[in-house]
Amino acid sequence: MTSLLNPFSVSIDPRSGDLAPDRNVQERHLSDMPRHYLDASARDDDPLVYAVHQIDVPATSSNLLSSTTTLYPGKVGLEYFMTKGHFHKVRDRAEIYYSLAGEGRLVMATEEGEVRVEEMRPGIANYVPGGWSHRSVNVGDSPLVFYAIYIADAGQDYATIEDKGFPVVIVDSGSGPTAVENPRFSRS
Ligand code: M6P
Ligand code: ZN
Repeated sequence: MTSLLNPFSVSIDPRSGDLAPDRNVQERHLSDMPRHYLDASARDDDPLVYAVHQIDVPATSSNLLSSTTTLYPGKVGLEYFMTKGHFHKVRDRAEIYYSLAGEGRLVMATEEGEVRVEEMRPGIANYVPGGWSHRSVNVGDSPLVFYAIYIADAGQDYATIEDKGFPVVIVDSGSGPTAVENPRFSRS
């Protein structure tokens, strides 16, 4: 028989996304995302784009894995700072985002290229159904902080997004954040 986990509690700073006690923190710099932006050469520095603070649990279908993501404000060319984005390795696994600070867009797409863009801001929970890839984009001028929860065996498939991209990209059109067709998107 598998042994039970012990109950635990974590404190979340909604402004920074920091956890106490802090856990597994993964930082993503622009150099970690060479294929994600339309024009990665638009900057010659290597800013920290986002950090993920993960509350680790065993990766089984009976556990819920959760994390905060702190996505910093900034742009690469006309594109706002964003996460890599992924499908789940176990494709039917869903996910919930709850925003704690800042303003963003959640871009979701199916493998067939259907796309949805939802707002992210404090007080909004976004539901990502199974089968939809997801990427968050910071369209504001302060950190976008959100809490994400998903079934712990979901895993991340990054390769499909690295190869094909999302059908749309979120750019600063001069009059605010706008979803435009991604010229590099390739349909399967
Ligand atoms: C959310 C969740 C995490 C994910 C993170 C950053 O917190 O979806 O699973 O790691 O965002 O996104 P990505 O993994 O695409 O870089
Ligand atoms: Zn996910």
